[in-house]
Amino acid sequence: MSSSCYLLEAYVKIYISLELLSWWREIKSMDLHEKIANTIVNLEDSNKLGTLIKEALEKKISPNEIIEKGLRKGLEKVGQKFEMGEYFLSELLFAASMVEDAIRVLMPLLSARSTENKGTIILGTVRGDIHDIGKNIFKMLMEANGFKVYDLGVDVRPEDFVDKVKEVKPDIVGLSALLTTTLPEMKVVIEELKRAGVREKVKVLLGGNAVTEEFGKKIGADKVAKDAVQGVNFCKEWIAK
Ligand code: B12
Repeated sequence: MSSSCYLLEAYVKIYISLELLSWWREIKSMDLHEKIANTIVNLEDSNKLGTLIKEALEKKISPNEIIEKGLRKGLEKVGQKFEMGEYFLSELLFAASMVEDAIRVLMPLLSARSTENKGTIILGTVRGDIHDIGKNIFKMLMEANGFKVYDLGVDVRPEDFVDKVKEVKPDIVGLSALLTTTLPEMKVVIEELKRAGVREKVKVLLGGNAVTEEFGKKIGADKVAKDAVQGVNFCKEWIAK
């Protein structure tokens, strides 16, 4: 066999080994994500969750992947059980506290603050809604990416968003909502920004499980993010222009 044939054979073998390795890694991380999600769904203790998260980090799974494929999936399933009447508010609260504990473990990795100032965002969960786990994750990622974040918290009145926009003149306004009943509040905020004459001075970014792209377009938002990382990317694109 010619030397080029040997080379080709070696190349193919290396390629197949690498493919198998990455496939194996993926299966292993899927397994871990499922374990993390199940720990939340079964309302087990935070220590077990913490151990699984440390294991995932040791396996070089990124904090974002752990959040999206493990923690968020787990909470989604808890939400479904709540919807079916299998779980009650106390179980929702317990699952939320487990995830908050887990995020505290991930926090040092998520919130490594950048020193550069990329831009400014005003952020809050809209009036009537007190969900803030996702908003807080987005906030940490934005800070880590060099944005100055003014977090107005939860259950924020439209006029408070407007007042803060007038005060700090941000580049972006980020709104979070998880309840279908509080989605219309996002529209109210945009209307109020228009009324105050500041709508065109800011980009409006929506997030939260309840929000769809179609809804965002209908109410005149600039973008809807399906997750926190996508939200950060939209903000970076706007600032780069
Ligand atoms: C935990 C939880 C709670 C906790 C919240 C604790 C907290 N500090 O946030 C508690 C127990 C307090 C709670 C209360 C209620 N809840 Co609740 N809750 C949930 C649950 C299980 C998980 C939410 C969550 O944190 N997910 C994990 C995070 C990481 O995901 P996320 O929020 O979507 O965020 C991600 C992205 O969306 C994005 N993101 C989020 N915000 C933003 C903002 C911007 C700008 C950007 C760019 C990105 C971004 O970043 C995150 C990471 O990618 C959901 C189920 C679900 N499927 O969402 C129900 C759910 C949202 N709740 C529900 C309900 C009904 C309620 C209550 C009305 C129950 C009651 N009878 O009292 C109350 C409402 C209280 C209120 N007025 O707000 C329903 C809503 C149904 C609907 N169609 O409206 C859900 C869907 C459960 C269900 N399936 O029935 N809840």
